[in-house]
Amino acid sequence: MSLYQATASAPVNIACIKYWGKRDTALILPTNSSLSVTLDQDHLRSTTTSRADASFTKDTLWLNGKEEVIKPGGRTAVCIEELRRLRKVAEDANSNEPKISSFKLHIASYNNFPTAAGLASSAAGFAALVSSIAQLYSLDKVLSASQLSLIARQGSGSACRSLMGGFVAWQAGQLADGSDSLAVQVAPREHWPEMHALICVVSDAKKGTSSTSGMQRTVETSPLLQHRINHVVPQRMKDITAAIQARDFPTFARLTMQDSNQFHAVCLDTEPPIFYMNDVSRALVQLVVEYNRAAGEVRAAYTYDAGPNCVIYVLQKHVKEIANLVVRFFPLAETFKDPFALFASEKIG
Ligand code: 2P0
Repeated sequence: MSLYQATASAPVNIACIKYWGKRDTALILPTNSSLSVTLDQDHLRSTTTSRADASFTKDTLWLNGKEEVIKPGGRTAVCIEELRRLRKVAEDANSNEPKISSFKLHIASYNNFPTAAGLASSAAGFAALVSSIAQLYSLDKVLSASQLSLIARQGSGSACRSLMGGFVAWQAGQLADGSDSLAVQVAPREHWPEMHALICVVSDAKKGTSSTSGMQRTVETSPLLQHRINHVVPQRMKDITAAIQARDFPTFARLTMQDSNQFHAVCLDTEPPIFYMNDVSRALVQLVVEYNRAAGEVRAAYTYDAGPNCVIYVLQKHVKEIANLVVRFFPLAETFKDPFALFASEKIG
């Protein structure tokens, strides 16, 4: 008897140009394009194993060992159904393909980082889930990572960017059916091997406002978001792409910090306002600003997502310098029990 099973893993990505707002909440189509860096080390990954078997009575998902409800019509169900439909098409076209699309799936997913730490766990999670089912169904042989990103996007918007390594853009697209809203690789990891991301975990508490609900409140109430979508992000996407291609760190860093600032500004411009950064986050901003000022050049870039944790992009030659500064000014970090919680230097190149 054959065993139909596949395992895939996907890393977290950290956006430099932020995704915040949907123009279509069902298909998960964004109001603007975004660009991120996929972290590339053994930690900060989701690993998922999927198995199809005739004896299974329902699709079942376990997250870190705990069974999760797969809501009919929900995000996980949509991803599974789309992959199953594509498998069925392949089976109908080729009679040699085992007929496994009718079997139910058992899916086990595991994050090797604290799920509650606000480190884009849904992005890695849905990217790993889609990759593993795509492998199980042999769809990875016929579909590109960009084509699979169309499916991962419907699990969680930012997940579409975790299907590729290196520097990845999620093109917002224009079509109503979402068929042009996909991820493309701007440059592979080998293009800029000196680039590092330093993760400073300020708090591992679960965030108060979820990204999904927070961003829609911003769409509904923030005039600044309209300015951002129409007049800021399109040029920024072009400029940061050029900076990555030229390996121009100061420009990359400036754009990354500006976009983090504007993302948190549109959160503040939301009614009622959303606060993700806290006093420690703001002190880390000042530390990076002061470090760059004292150096007389831009050597580090901070960026914050929907939580207080700080990611610092820095070239390899300056990792030690900035890491030592963080530990010196935030000695409390040393008391964290989990060594990962102190900070992790993520080599992304
Ligand atoms: C990003 N974030 O570009 C931005 C920056 C948070 C701040 O993508 O509703 O969890 O699942 O599509 O992908 C968070 O949004 O939201 C996010 P859904 P998601 O990384």
